[in-house]
Amino acid sequence: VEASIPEPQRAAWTNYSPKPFESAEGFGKEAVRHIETTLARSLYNCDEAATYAGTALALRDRLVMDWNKTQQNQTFADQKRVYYLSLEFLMGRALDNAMLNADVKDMAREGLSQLGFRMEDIISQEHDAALGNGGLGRLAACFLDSMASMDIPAWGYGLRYRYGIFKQEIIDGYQVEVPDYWLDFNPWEFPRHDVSVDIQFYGNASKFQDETGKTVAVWEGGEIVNAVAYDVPIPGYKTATTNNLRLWGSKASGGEFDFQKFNRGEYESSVSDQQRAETISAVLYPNDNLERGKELRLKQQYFWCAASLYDIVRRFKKTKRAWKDFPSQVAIQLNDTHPTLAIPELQRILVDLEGLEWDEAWSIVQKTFGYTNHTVLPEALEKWSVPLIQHLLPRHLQIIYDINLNFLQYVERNFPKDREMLGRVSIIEESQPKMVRMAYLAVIGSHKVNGVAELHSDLIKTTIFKDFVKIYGPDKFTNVTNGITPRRWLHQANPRLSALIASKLGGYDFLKDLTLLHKLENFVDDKEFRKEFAEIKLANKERLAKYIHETTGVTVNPKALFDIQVKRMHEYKRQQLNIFGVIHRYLAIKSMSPEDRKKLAPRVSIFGGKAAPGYWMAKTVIHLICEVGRVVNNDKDVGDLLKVIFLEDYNVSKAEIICPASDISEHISTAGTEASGTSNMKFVLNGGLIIGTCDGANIEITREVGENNIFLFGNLAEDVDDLRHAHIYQKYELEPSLASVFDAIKAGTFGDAGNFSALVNGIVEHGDYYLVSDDFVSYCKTHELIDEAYGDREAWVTKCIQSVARMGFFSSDRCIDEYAEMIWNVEKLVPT
Ligand code: 7GP
Repeated sequence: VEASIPEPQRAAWTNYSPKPFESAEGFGKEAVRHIETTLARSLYNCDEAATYAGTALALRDRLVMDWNKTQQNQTFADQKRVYYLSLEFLMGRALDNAMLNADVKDMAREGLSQLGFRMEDIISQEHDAALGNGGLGRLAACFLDSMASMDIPAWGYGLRYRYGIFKQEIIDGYQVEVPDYWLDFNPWEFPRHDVSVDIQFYGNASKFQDETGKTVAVWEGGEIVNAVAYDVPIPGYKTATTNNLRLWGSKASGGEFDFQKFNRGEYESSVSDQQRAETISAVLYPNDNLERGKELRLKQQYFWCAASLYDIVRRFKKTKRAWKDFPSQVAIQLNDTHPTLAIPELQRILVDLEGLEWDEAWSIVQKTFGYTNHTVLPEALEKWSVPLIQHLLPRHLQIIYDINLNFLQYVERNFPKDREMLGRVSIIEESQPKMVRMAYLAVIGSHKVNGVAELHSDLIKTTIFKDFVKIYGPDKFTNVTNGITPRRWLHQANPRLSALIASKLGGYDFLKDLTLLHKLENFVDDKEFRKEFAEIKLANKERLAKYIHETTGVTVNPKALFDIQVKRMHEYKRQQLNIFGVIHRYLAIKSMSPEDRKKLAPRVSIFGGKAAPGYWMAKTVIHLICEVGRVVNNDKDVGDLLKVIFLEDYNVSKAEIICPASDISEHISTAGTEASGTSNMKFVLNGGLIIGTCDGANIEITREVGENNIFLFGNLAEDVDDLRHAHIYQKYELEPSLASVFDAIKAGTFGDAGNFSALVNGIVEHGDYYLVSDDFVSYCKTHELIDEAYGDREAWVTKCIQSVARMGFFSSDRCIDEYAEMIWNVEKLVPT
């Protein structure tokens, strides 16, 4: 391809190519040029929003040059690529990340200041790209950052939701959901109207014999929706590699609306067809760890899988290779079961459209896919009803049945004595109606299955996929413990700490190899370093205190112990345990003498997180937190000793302010329920300690930082079943301390007791499924230990520094290395 363009033409192109700016002045010129000419604004109507736009566009120009080049290099190099399929990419803001990765933030800061603007004000103009719910979506975003930073040829594939996760407002102590229309101005996406695919739904599938006697399947009729690509550049840190995130938007096929209908005067129906098509990519489903089985969700999944596979296959076909080479050119990672339809879809493409034999096609499919499981919660495991799939994707249902038939025959041959196993492992659940178990299909169609922390990866082998370990052997199942990108979660969120570390380690290499942090242990006793480390924490707490004051009106003391729990609201994450603990503390303060109160360490309990709009119990917990805050924060007896804050609309950009500001953060799920958790890593990396259960990645964090540097409490995963059983079959005496918390609630201390009766009764009368009462005493005791430990501030700082030094393992770069090696078998492509 390169040689086909004559040299003089290539020279002219190179000559005319825009050159990236290299100074504050160069940046300023580009920003102002964009403000004047792209936005048509002038000096006199240039506000912060316009300055953000100009800055973003100037940065984007830089990015695009690297992006074009990376894509061209990847095409020429023609080596294996990774395709990361995820329904969620929780990206947050892009500008700061783009500046830091290109290493031009200081230049831009100076340029902006010449123009009379502060960098922080400009950065905060950007709307978060919030195309995700929580951990699963943010993990996908960290992985994109790591793959680009490590020069791995990779594309993300997702949906371009018009509305991301809703914005949360707290009104009178209740969550109110407001739509998140984020596409007003988005300089980071490039519509590719030339890259579009027609996607088919509904219709009929039939089989017939062709002239050679071969059975051929056809899928005809139904409805066509058009998928249009929107590309987002993903810059790597200090590398020219800029990967691509391709998001699909849905449109009516054949233009804006049906002109034939329009011309016949059927205006309404021509427009409604268009709206129906656009509905597919209209909104992100706001559930975290919960599946609701809605038809539109299944449509989203197929639309996205089919468009992505069409794209991947088209790219492969351009190389003119044999089909058997497909798995050595393409690795597709399934981020949970949401993209599982990609498995029957690839089988359909190979068999129905490309004419491969079933077995040959199936072997290609299995070698291509890897599947990551993110939860063992039964309510989150996807199942789709057979009638629904029959209706929407008739050919895929046939293929799923054929996959299942072959699989069950294999199982029957290998386990002739275990007849019951067939029913247990069948992709089809024999219920009313029958259901397709997507996780089983994902396991059967992939060559590797991984969990996201050691405990979780062990649990999936002994619970949900137990039979599959017998069938395939243990090697198909593996673990890749989650990680986070240190670029966003240390360097960007906590620039002062990053700079302090760099000053001790002789540069920023640790941002590319986080294990280098271990060298910080040499400075644990360095007085200057300790002082600066503690000052940075205080400054970060002051920044959060300011934010709390601005957004809630409550004044908190930055010297108090900041105790933070921010994550999606969910019963298994047990924010209720936390708020009961806070009430317990409040009651204790109330009953103390003024002298005793003086001995107490002041606390600020900070909560944040969204509840799924239909998750009534999670909303009840938000309401209780707000009500407790209202009472406690206005109680003169309490003063600074306790403040309770609920931060509205927790999201990625807020996490960047919150994570550096904790003394303690809470990761207190019922043991065995949190697959990994990733905010635990963010908090510790930023010099905060954690209180947690023996669950998910907490266990590995403990192993790394040492048992003395973490506050563990509560029952173990192996005991959960027995404890649950005991609640149901034995009389259970409530612990007095928890009983008094419930008495206070029932007495109306925090507003109408009726609001909270279901929450309390769930524990007292209905089996306490999440074992709040079993862990309550140990939880409160551990908080007392925390108070005590915080009293010895020097020892505390030592713990924090040691912990930071030992967090090297939790970089998402390490995860990507493990995936690349164990699952994808993909090589780096270092830019030349
Ligand atoms: C989450 C897990 O709950 C969390 O523990 C883990 O750290 C994260 O994935 C990344 O692996 N799961 C989800 O967000 C989720 O919705 C159901 O899982 C599909």
